[in-house]
Amino acid sequence: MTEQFNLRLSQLTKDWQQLVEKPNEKVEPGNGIYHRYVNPVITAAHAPVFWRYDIDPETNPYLMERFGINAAFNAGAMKWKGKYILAVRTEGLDRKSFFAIAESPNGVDNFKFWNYPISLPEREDPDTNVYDMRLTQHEDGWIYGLFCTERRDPSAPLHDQSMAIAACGIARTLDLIKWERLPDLKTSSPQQRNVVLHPEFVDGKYALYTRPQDSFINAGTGGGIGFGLTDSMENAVIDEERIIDTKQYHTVYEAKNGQGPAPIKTPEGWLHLAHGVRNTAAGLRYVLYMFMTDLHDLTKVIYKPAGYFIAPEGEERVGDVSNVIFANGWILDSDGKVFIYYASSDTRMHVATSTIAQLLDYVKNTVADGLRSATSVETLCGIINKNLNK
Ligand code: M1P
Repeated sequence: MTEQFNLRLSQLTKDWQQLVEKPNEKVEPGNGIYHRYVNPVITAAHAPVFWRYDIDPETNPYLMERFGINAAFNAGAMKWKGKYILAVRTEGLDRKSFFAIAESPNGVDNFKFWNYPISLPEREDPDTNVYDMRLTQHEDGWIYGLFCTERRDPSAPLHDQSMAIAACGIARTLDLIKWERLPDLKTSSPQQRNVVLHPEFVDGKYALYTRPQDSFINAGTGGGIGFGLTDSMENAVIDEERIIDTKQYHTVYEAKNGQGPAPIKTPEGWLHLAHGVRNTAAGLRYVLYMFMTDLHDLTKVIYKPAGYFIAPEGEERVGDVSNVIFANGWILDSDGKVFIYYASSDTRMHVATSTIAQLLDYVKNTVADGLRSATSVETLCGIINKNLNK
């Protein structure tokens, strides 16, 4: 038995090591806007062997998996002490998500989880599930993690075990290890998801991107990316929420949308990455899109290219919730390189790399959605004419 145990352990360890240390490569030629990479950067199989197994032949003679990981996705991101950090939504076989930090020396491969997941303090009304943390290094000195906290709807009848309420949970840290839990955000919306903290004060207040929604899945009357201010994060309350980027008929954000990570400041405005959702006969389809807001008026959208920025491709299309691309983390390096961390189909994490110069060119020079087939043809003919009549 011990020989078998040792054999299995060495195989598991070898497989894990080979997976996490596998070099990643760009997929050429890319689309000129960004490069995808050949391998996902984090998967469920990146979870260390010592998380999943009790490595003791006395108590686990078959070396059985005792805590399986189902998925690793929707990660917040930041650069921290020279390392590329992801706060990964890690989901066990029991469907409960938690946050675990993974770090890489170069942002595209060799991501390794820290030994322990984040022990997030609970509030008096405990979270049933927490997910999708957006990390913001705020100018007040704290690193904030805003995430969705989900609890069963207290008004749900006994026969309905799926009615839930989503709210914005708030925690902050100085070292990514010890987290202080703050009260959940209060807004007038019955539900909130995809809430993101802006990194700078606005008129001396904290600024938040929100996504009011009527019910757990449907944005309903509350659709769109909202914006609001709060005096403090210790007791965050938004009295006035203004929709700055709305749902729109026959676009990739027809059913709902949501802010991705905190926007990146550029000399020409704030660059935003967001997800848009539309309904299809095959179910909801989630893609990423970009837009830019005015440097001084964060509620004013100044550029918005038509259509999607990243949509599911190949293996990305399939997973626990297929046909989904979702992003809540990106990192800007001092040389202008941008690492876009996106999840596919609620299952695994990928990276795409670009630069601020490319992303600025993309948002400024890609024609906006004319909202009709005829305007799309007009745009296309403009490009063709220019190319053929050189
Ligand atoms: O399953 C797709 C995504 O659905 C939700 O996003 P949204 O609130 O915009 O509908 C979230 O649960 C997200 O985690 C998930 O990836």
